[in-house]
Amino acid sequence: MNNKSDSYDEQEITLKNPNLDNLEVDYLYHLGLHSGMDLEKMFGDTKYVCMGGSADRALVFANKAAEILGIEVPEDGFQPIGKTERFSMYKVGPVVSVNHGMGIGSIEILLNEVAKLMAYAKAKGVKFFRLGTSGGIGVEPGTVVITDKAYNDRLEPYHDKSVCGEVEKRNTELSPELAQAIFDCREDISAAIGSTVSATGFYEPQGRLDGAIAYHTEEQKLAWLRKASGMGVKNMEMEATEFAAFCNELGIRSSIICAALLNRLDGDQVTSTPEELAQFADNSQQVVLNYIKKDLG
Ligand code: R2B
Ligand code: URA
Repeated sequence: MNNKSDSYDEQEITLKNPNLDNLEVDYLYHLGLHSGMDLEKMFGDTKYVCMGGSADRALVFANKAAEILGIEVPEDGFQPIGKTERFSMYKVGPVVSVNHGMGIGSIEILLNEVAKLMAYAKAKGVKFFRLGTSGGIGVEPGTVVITDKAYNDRLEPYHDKSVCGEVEKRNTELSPELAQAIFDCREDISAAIGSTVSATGFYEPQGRLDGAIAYHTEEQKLAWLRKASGMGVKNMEMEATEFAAFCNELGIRSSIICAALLNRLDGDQVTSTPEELAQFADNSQQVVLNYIKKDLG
């Protein structure tokens, strides 16, 4: 797939909601944009939507993308597009860099609005990447984990999507070809392809014993983490199931690339220095930008 043009490169995102046809103007409320704007001019050439949790990291990524892709930084620096109350979005040539906040609830909003944005902009062949942080399971801090499949925190390989009280199981498997192509761009960065558990929180749902509430034991935590590890899970975070299921539903090629901040088999607290944490985040950004540069030819 890499470097070779296929029919995906010519495809726009097809939204799966007939109700949208009845809207005269669609307000992308959390982005501060709407379909009455010239979105085609603003975003029509987008090829990659890169999202991570933090707004600060979205700007760091924008600058790094400019450096690696040889795109000039505006004199006053990259400015966010739309509003920044919830999400901060930057555009650097074919790359959109935007943060999605923390957790499934937050990324669900960003995914819906950014997918509609790309559809209204008639952007073709857009790939979505989540570049994030995670707790490693049996991998060293700093390792970049590229997700092959996302599990929920009951260790089930699907995403429960609840609509009007009915629960649908949605597919959370990600493209193995794209995962491999990104892995092949790791250079000397420690990386692995593996499965990812997406938990509904950071503390109890990730089995942590350092939250304000913990009624479980170290033995229970380790048994659960080891069970996950035995299933091929290499990291845990808070958005993968929603991201994977959403992209699969709309046929968007996508990948999740997360740096491990710690090895959860060794503990719960994130004790790395700010410099180390910045380096870990940089690892995942570097791998993805290596891939984008190669993919653009
Ligand atoms: C990883 O890191 C965040 C929690 O610290 C969360 O958004 C995630 O998935
Ligand atoms: N993000 C998570 O969700 N979990 C971790 O352990 C580290 C980062």
